[in-house]
Amino acid sequence: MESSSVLPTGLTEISLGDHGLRGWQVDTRLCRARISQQGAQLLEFQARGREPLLWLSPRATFIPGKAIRGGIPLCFPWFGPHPGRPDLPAHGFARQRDWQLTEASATSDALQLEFSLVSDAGTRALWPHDFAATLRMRLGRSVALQLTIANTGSQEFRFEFALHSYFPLTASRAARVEGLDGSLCLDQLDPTREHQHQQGELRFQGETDRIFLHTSGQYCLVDERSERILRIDAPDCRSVIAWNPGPGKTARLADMPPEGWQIMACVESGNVEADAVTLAPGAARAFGLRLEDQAGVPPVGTPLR
Ligand code: TA6
Repeated sequence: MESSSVLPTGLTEISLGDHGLRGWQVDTRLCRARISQQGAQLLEFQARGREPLLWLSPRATFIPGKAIRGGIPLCFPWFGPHPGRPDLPAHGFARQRDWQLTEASATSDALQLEFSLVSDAGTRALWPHDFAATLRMRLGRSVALQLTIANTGSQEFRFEFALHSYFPLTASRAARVEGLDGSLCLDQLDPTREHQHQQGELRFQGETDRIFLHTSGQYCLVDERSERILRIDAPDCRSVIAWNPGPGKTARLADMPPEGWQIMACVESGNVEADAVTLAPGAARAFGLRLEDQAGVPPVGTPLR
């Protein structure tokens, strides 16, 4: 979409920070949101009459090429540190690159946006494959994202991705993730990296950094103080990553406020480690994520719908 194209009502171009980053402000009768062109990153979202759905660090920096702390960063084409190149950026390069807004339209119940990132010499220098990535956003009373990765080259490739969602909490120590029971769990803080299985609900009792594999794709984050339930539906994403930096790691992150660990947690949806995706030349795969805020807490033990 040419920058001179007319944007639909409720969508305006904005600048982010003082270093030239650009983005968009969404302001409709249903929701408000902010998106950065860097990483096609949904930074903030708030449905009318509801609390903010995502957490953006008050110390987030808007510097070209530097990851923005909060919202939903996209980790692609690898998750975590690069397996063989410690000099390369953690979580891949997609969140550090400018994406192009290729479609924008408004319907009665949502603003629909599409962003695109296509391989070039710069990406090939970091990851020797040709791809076309598309991120669609549907912003209304809830958030629906769809990431599509197409292999536009002549060689098969294998990739990881994660929609690294940051969520606000009243108190991270009084929150739980339901729906991971029995999933294979890799505790990133356990040097033995022995596989375990999650027993029951997940709680953030200290620094937490766990990868869950072969998950059901349906789970929820319960804020026990506010009685807020956030439903997370990601049927095409077999992995979940749960992260809370705790006080120690938070103190080492310049773009996190000291108390940040107490009021946020990441519950990320993707396909990483053994769930990584292999794409043949010419093939494409789509991965959906839907976030819905549900007030009120069913009695303990009520099965998820
Ligand atoms: O979410 C899991 C994780 O890999 C953690 O280990 C932590 O590094 C977090 O991502 C944040 O990574 P970032 O590169 O955004 O600081």
